[in-house]
Amino acid sequence: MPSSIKTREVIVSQYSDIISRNGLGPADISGGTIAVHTPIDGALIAEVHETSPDQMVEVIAAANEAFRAWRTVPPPVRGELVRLLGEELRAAKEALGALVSLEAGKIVSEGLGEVQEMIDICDFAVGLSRQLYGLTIASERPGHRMMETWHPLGVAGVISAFNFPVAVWSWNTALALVCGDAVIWKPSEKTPLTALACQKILQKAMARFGDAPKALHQVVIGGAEVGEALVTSPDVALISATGSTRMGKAVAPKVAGRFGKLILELGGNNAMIVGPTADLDLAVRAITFSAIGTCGQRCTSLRRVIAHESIKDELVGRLVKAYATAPIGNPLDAGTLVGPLIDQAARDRMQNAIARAAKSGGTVHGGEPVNDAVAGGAYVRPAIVEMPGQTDVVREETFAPILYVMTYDALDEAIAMQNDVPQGLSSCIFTNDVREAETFVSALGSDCGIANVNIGPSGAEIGGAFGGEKETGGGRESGADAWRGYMRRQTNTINYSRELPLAQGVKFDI
Ligand code: UN1
Repeated sequence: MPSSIKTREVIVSQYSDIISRNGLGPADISGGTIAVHTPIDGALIAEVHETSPDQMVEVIAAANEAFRAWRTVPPPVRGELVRLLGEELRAAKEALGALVSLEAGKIVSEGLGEVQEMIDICDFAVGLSRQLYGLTIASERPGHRMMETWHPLGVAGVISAFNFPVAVWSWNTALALVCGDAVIWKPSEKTPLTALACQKILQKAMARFGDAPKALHQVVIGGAEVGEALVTSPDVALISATGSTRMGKAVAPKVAGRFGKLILELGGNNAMIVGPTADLDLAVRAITFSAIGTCGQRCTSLRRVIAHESIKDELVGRLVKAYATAPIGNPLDAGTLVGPLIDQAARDRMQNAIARAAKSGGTVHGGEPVNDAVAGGAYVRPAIVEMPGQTDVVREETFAPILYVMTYDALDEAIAMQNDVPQGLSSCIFTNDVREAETFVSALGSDCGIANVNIGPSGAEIGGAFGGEKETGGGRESGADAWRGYMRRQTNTINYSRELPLAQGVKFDI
């Protein structure tokens, strides 16, 4: 752990402007035990305070108290708070986007895009606050009416990952707030500053709103113990966790064991099938954005191309050329397209995966460390690896810009290959053949939560439910009817007759 003198020196250096523009002061960024390093050059940018086990008890109790008050606020009024949050996010967009770049290493445009995604989900949630629709249901009994009502659920524990440090929070929080829940957010220990900044932005919205309970939203910071306190507490009604499948496997049994609700958004191993009729210009652009954008660190990043034999050589040739022109370097510099990996460990895992792929017959283009990009950062040249088949390493998610390319002959075979991985998040096909496109999105096609035609697997809009099947965890966040995960469903039968007929024709006369 560097000395506090060094900490201060580094903090007041080139990044202090980005940090202070987000309203983060010395109390937020110094004196704590969790060291935060920017992936840009590895500099120490903060030492934040960890939440203690005792504090966790208080936080959970306060959140439940806030929930009990918030659930009585009419949903459209709750929507007003989220509308104000959207306004504050618009005002903070540039500063927060830059902090995302600083803390997660995203290029400027992607940092801003992430904040835009937050604004979009706020707009969505505001509309939703007037649309938490239940059903009316036909009753088989005369003089009876049935309906379904949705009620606030309780405290939502949001666990998020470093790669979308703020958007994933907003998907959960904007919906949870209009649904009447209180939120406790545990961000990745790698990206606590963006979380503290969001807390300040939400507090501004709460101050303008007026009488929202103070503990409606709280940030807790720390590692496994902090997560454990949330996951095991019977007073946290919902855990919405985004991260690796390994994390999900640890969390899920604990939440299930106490019958808590769970939304899991875990690993992806997203593929693109490129058919013989595909528009290769479009495919090459889609592949480069989704495979090397965010340095391959989206859960939706493209990791596998399954190319028809007839176009594979041309496609790989064009990709190798396109990759060679992608500027790698400081994500804050205009023109950079590939920023750093989150840390050296991620770079080691990438190198290890490439070595395994080569050993099992892969032909590797690129993939090497780029040591002179910015000293201290884990920069890499994105890799394309032509594989003889879908070997073990291809079936794993390596969170780095490695694109495995395989070939196929018949569409059935390509779809089988696309589905033959443990993960089921996102997928796509490039084709101009309507039969192929429709087959891919049919019940016989992709087994993923997201299946696209002629666009890549990443960069989803907030309007659709986001999540996937199999080891991706089955949860859905963001748009469509994902809000139901943040509420409890109640079925009501109301008898307005003077009789008491029993369902199913049962007689029970006393
Ligand atoms: C993630 O990587 O956890 O579809 C979320 C996308 C983004 C969200 C990614 N809208 O790539």
